[in-house]
Order: sequence, then structure tokens, then C-alpha cells
Amino acid sequence: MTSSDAKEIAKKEFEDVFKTLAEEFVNSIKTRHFPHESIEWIRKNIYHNVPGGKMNRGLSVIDTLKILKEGKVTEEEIFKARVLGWCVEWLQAFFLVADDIMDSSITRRGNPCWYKMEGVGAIAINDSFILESGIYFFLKKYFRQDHYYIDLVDLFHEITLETELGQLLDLITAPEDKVDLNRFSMEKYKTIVLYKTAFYSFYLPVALAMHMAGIKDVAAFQQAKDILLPLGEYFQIQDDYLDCFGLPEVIGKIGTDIEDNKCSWCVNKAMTLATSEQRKILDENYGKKNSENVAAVKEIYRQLNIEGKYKEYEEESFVRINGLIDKLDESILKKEFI
Ligand code: DMA
Ligand code: MG
Ligand code: MG
Ligand code: MG
Repeated sequence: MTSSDAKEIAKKEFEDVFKTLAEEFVNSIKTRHFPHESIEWIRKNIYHNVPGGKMNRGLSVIDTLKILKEGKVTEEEIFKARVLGWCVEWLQAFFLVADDIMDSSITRRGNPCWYKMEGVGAIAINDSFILESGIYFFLKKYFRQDHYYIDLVDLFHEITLETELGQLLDLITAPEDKVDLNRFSMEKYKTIVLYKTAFYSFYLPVALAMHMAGIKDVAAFQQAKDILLPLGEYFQIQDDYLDCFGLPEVIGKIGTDIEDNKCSWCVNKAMTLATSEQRKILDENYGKKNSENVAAVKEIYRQLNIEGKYKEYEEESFVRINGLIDKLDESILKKEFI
């Protein structure tokens, strides 16, 4: 069996748990004797928004647990790691439903955004809250007896706040009515992506597995952050690059960062390279919901070879992050298992 076959099997086994969890959540609403149409609404919300992504976040809980326990994991532990993986995916769904409203996005994972679905609209705001509640329903159902239950609850709360703070900064740095590129800087950009993406996408899945493995040493959690947060920054820079240069058929979503006046890596990079004439064109065209303005911004990106600069950044990050991994003090984790 090749490693890609093994990956496909792991993915399939993870996906199989989704339906069980979705039905458990829906059934718990049924026991409240809620009207049939509300039960069906919730089911549709869940099936539209939770599955269908790359599932990297969810899968990394299981991978991390297997590595930490050096393969000595029971079927029950694997199942519980899958439940935690789905909790991360539900958290992601909760954020994305709201993010698409706030970013005026059109498609997600190749489908219309949930708020764009017929009859949904602003109800999507409450639907996003319901998805968040799913996390705590599953934590209680599967982990309430475990000594680390409160650590899991606390971690989800903490990471949720961090992500919300990142989303706040992302949004107030991109006001719809006042385009002012002077608000942007690489430094501000890094704060936004650390909070809105890196904590929940990279640190959270690993930290959950660490709690399951019984790790208590704060130094070990800090060490995980030291590697995973830079990885998260790299991931969001890639997301920003793809927003502008990726094909919607491939990335499953239509980019809106230029129209939305977002403090994206692309515009920050362009600002560091632009001549005063090019900067003027950026000032005049950025943050406008008109295809001619967007095309003018993309033309400046082409002139400045932002695609090439991204490729350079990618190579540089690969070396830098590998350097961080090589420098890891392995004794911190080993101490936990002696
Ligand atoms: C995503 O930022 C952050 C969260 C918390 C969902 P984004 O708006 O760049 O994401 P996407 O490109 O997927 O809409
Ligand atoms: Mg978005
Ligand atoms: Mg956003
Ligand atoms: Mg994006």
C-alpha cells in the first residue's frame, strides 16, 4: 500500500464518522420535540457547511495522536480523536458561514455560500451559532468523563476568541467606504493572519491531540506554537495568493480580496515594490466592487511580478520552517513520556 492509499483510507474512515455525529446532533434536537421543519433546517445547515472541505485540520488531530503515542493507540482512542477532528471542522464551518457573509463571498467549496442559498440569507448568522454549539455538544457527549475535558473546552473557547479578534482586525482594516492603503503594513498583516487563521487551523488540532495524549507541560504546548503558528502564517499567505491567482474551479471559491479592500499579502507586497505611479493606480482602484478596477489592480500585480514574489516567499518559508523544526528541543516532549 502506498502512502497516498493510506491517506485516502484515513480520510474515508474520518469521513465515515461525520454522519454518525451529524445524526446524533440532529437527534438531540428531536428530543426537544422541535417542529419537523426546524430539524430539517439544521440537518441542511450541517450537511451544507461541515463536510466537503480538504479536512486537513480534522485529520491532523488523528495523525498527531498516532505520532505522540508512537502507534500504540486503541480503536476507541482513534474514534475519539476523529470526534475531536470533527469538532475542529465544525468550528471551521461556524467561522466560514459568518466569514462569507462578512466578506460578501459568492461560492465556497464549489457551492453557493450558505447565506446565498435560497431562503437562507440572514438566518445564516444564527445557523453559524448553531454550528458552534455542536462542538460543545460532542465534547460533552464523548469527553465529559475524561480528566482533560475542561482543557478541551477551555482550548476551544480560547481559540474561538483569538479567531474572532483576528476577524475583527481583518474587517476593520478593510472598511468598505474608506479605502486608505496607508492603513496596511506587513506588520499589521502578520497580526491579522496569526489571529484569524494560524491558531485555529494549525495550533488547535495539534494541541487537542496533545491533551488526549496526556501532555501537561506548558513548555511542550509553547514548542508546538513556535512551529505551528509560522506554518499558519504561510498557509494564509498562500490563501491570499490563491484568492487573486488561483482558479475558482480548483480552489472552490471566487476571490473577493481586492473588491473587499482586504489587507492581503498581495497588496502589501505590491506596496513595497510599487513606483509612485503604480502606487497611485493602486490607490485609485483598490477596494472597489467593479471589474475594471479589479483588473487595474491585477495589472499592477502583473507588472510587479507578485506571482513570482510569492514563489520566492514560498521557497524561503520552506527553508525557514524546516530550520525551526531542526532546532526543536526534543527533550521537552520526551520528558512527558518517561
Ligand atoms: C479566513 O480568512 C479566516 C477565517 C476565520 C474563516 P479568509 O476570509 O481569507 O478566508 P476565505 O478566503 O476562505 O474566505
Ligand atoms: Mg473570506
Ligand atoms: Mg475573511
Ligand atoms: Mg482568503
